[in-house]
Amino acid sequence: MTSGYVFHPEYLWHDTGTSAGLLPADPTAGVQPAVHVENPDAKRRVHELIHACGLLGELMVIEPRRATVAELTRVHTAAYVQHIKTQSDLRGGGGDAGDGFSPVGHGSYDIARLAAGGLIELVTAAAHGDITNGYALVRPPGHHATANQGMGFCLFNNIAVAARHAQAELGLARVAVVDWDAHHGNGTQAIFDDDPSVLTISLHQAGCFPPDSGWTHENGTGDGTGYALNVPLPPGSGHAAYLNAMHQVVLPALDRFAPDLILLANGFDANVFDPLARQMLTAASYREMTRLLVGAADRLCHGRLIAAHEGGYSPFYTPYCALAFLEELTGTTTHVTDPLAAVVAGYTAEPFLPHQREVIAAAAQLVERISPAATSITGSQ
Ligand code: 9RB
Ligand code: ZN
Repeated sequence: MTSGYVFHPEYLWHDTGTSAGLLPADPTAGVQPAVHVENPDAKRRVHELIHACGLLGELMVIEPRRATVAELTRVHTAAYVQHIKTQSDLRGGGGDAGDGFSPVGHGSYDIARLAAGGLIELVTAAAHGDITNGYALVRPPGHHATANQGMGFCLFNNIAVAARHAQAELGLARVAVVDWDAHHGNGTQAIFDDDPSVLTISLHQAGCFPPDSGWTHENGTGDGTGYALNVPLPPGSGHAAYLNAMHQVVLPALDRFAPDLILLANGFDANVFDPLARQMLTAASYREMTRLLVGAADRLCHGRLIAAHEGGYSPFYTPYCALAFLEELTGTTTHVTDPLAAVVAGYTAEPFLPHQREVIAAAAQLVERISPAATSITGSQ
């Protein structure tokens, strides 16, 4: 078993600029300039930790390339791709992908293409059998980006571009996207809303971002009805709630769908120290959730599980969550253990509360509408 790893220094050069957390800085209004919350630090520290602890040596390093316009327009409109290029060509900062919260730095068009292309390369290596599974530590993130709008720090929807590539070029007909970022994977859901060949499942903090998005009743449209699942977990949900959601919703849905490929929108911002959400996961939670997903991929699709980095803004805890994820993905361990384990020890035992259980039970009821037969026409292998 071989695990692939995509990283590139250019990912750290995506410049989100001077900001006040996630607000545009505005000294005239007393909004103090600082760094943007989606900055290179947490991702750089993930890469450094897996290098320093030796895990990098266990991975097959795969060189990313820039996604072509033709590859991007399988998902995005040509006008949107051009809009990102135009914003990126501006000098002096100030570009935005659409919602006012998605900075496009000078040159970010090429970096965003390198992020989407990194996912394409990983999926290709998995389809060819060069790797079993893999992880792309990319910036900018992707899961909020829709066909024609950037949102929530996301420019191109890296996972969606990879899913379409897998279907169009690699003979992988049915693709499941699991999204455990703390925020709703609205872009991915919208892109595949009417398409039963791509199942999207998002576990997230209810109503966190985007506002009023990711509710249980959003289940896909038209032919895709039933092929979008949402588990909007209440703030304060932790290890027990997320594990229950994996067992009650994610795993049964994957079993019924029988994907040829599982993609993971791998956000670490549901960890207890994240500034942009109020969930309570620990490195041990990510380890356990990953173990379950690796098991599903082994059972269902020759182990093909490809993860794209999404959120995760705690520079001091994200690296340990990512390390736990990668140890499970590769089936190895390192000498590094979660240095905050003593601090978070009680968090994994926090009570599993009725209002959390109800949300999961409601989503679980929708699982039985899924069947692989609906997509057999596309020629599953
Ligand atoms: C809105 C604001 C946000 C809030 C959270 C994210 C997280 C993204 C992520 C992005 C943008 C503000 C809607 C401020 O980590 N995704 O995985 N923007 N929030 N003002 N308004 C009106
Ligand atoms: Zn997020």
